[in-house]
Amino acid sequence: MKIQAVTIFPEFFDVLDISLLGKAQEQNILDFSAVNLRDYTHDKHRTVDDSPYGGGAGMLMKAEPWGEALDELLAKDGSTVLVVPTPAGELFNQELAAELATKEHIVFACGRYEGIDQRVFDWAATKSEMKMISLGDYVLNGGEVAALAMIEAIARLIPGVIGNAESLVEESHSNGLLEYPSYTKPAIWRDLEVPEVLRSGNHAEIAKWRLEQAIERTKRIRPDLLD
Ligand code: 6GU
Repeated sequence: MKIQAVTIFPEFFDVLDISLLGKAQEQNILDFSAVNLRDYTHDKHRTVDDSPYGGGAGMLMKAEPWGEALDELLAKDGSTVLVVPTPAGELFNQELAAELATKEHIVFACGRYEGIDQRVFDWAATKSEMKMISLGDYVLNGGEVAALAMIEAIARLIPGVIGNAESLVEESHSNGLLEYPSYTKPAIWRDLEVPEVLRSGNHAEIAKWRLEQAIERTKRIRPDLLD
């Protein structure tokens, strides 16, 4: 899978070189690159922002550099998915991560300031599949940190990125429930004991206990998931 992130802060994405995603890049399972939006400006100051029509606080990102960058990055056959991280988007979740993990090419458009001129999206939506996606109901300073979270959630679902594919099956949200609690040695730590059933060796009882725990935890912490 090829992923590109257009940004005025390419160095945000340096962390993708470490750990599992770093390994996935070395193995050519994942081809990631950060693209500097300022490379698509033509003035001495490499300007990417301007004041909004109609007034209001802050600055907006100008359409022209975004247009030139996307002209170059979006595949002409329409096969690219353009993802715009924004608190005004649809909510990101495991299902959306799994859908995006099947795509060949994703471009993340990371805005800063108060956002990007709307015409960039109106135009891009005629050239590519486009998704505006939010991580949740809070505001970040720009799309970069949100894009990083989405890239990690998506890329770890690509076959071969996670060594033990079974670990994807039991984790939180893969079955609509939060994950059950887990324990490792020692059996007693600071007077706290690992539940007896997990040490029993009875796999049917263990599976039953884990499901009960997952349901109880989901009811308590995220009842909305059970609706
Ligand atoms: Cl995707 N972007 C920004 N800037 N803020 C957010 C967000 C995204 N999701 C939640 N807050």
